[in-house]
Amino acid sequence: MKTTAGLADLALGALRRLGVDRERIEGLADGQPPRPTLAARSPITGGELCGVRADDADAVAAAVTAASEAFGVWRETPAPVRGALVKRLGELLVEHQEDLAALVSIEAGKIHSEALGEVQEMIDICDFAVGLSRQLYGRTMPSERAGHRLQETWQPLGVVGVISAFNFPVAVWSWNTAVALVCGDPVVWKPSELTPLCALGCDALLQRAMREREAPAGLHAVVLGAREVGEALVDDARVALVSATGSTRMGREVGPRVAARFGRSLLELGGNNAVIVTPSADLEQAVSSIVFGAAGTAGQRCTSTRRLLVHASVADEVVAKVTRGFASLPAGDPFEDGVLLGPLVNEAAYEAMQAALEQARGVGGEVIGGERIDVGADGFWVRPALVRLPAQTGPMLTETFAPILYVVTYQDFDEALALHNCVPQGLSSGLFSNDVREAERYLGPSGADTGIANVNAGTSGAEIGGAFGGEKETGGGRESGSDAWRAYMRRATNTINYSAAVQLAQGVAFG
Ligand code: UN1
Repeated sequence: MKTTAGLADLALGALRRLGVDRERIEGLADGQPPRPTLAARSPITGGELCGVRADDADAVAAAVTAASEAFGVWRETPAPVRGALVKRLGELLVEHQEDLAALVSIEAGKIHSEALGEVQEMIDICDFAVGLSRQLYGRTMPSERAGHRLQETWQPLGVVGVISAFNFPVAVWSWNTAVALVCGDPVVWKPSELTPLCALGCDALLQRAMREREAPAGLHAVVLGAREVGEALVDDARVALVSATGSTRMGREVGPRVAARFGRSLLELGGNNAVIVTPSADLEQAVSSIVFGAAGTAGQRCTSTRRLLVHASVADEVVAKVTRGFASLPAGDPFEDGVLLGPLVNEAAYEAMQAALEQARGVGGEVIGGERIDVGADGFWVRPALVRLPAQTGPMLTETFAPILYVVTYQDFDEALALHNCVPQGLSSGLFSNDVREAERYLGPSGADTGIANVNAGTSGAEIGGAFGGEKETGGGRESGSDAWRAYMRRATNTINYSAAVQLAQGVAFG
């Protein structure tokens, strides 16, 4: 197992190769004391890797000023030229996939293959955005007036503020940034204070691409810090769109504050994602998808599977197999081949998990697993927990960011759909069934009410090509693929009169 000093060396090496400005980092490797700053830590040892220069509200205001100036140039830059910048970013990400993945493993504790997969999502969204830069289509509609044309055009919106969480410390930034940049918008990014090194790595690559493609300085900035930094970004009226990923509690504050100044927000908040297993399901397929969905990333994805709604006739078999799956997952050093279970992000996450399990026991839950595992490091590794509950109640209605899978049984499909939809969150969902009637009902108007609804596929691991986000307390926003780009642009409806006459719509006569 690596030590804090070993992890710090690894991180500093990656940061150097990524081209991060030494000014922003004060490494332990240099033997310098950290300035008044943010401590970069690793959940693997819980230890401090280095100090990182933090920003304050004034620094946020300065970044927004620079971004606003860059906007004047960038919005007039042809969209395919903007795409060329994102293309270069994508190339640099391919070149530095290992470096960025290492930082993701060090700061978020992800196993190597998931960390590489996260950077792959970045490369994929860059490809998508480059194509998009030639496809920001508006429509032309028939006008009701002779000699008139009616059309809609999509124009750059303005500065986009991105707030992201620790669990996808690089990919979520790229979903927003690649799309915002081709749409003509500068970005000011406030990452989680738990993952500042990942953010500095991403920013360094984009700054290099900006220099090479002669993009205006100020087009991108990363602002590091805690609450004060996020608040300054949220409250700055020059930030046209705030795209925030995190807890529902955070979104409940951000949404109204942005709305109060008539800004636009895009919220991607908590999930409480369920898998429904019906009697016709391929149980092997269901079980392995459930084990990955619940235990992958140590249950710390917003798309993690947290609820299993299983038909009573197959419940014992499914529970036995999932339990075996949980028990056999190798835990340890996220960098080591074969390890599938990394640590929770910190002690607070461990305490929250234990509190949820205690609450589950209090409402009659039978808990299997959930204990801390000793892997020879000071971080918080846990055995994923399976909790059988008599009814969908107590902690099953809230999102705990840890590997806990609550299980309840159902008797008929209507009951399964009702159980599925009666939680406040609405992000992702999976149905395992080989019954086409069930599958179509689940995807239909009275089916799953989540933004993502899958058949014979688990809740996590969405591809970037689709729109990503969810309903209800998940916040309603959509990021990433499909037509999510529209949130980053201003729509204008244009009437062009190419006749010599003045004609009023709706046949109105006025003098
Ligand atoms: C998140 O947890 O905030 O679908 C994002 C997935 C990933 C993204 C998760 N592609 O699991």
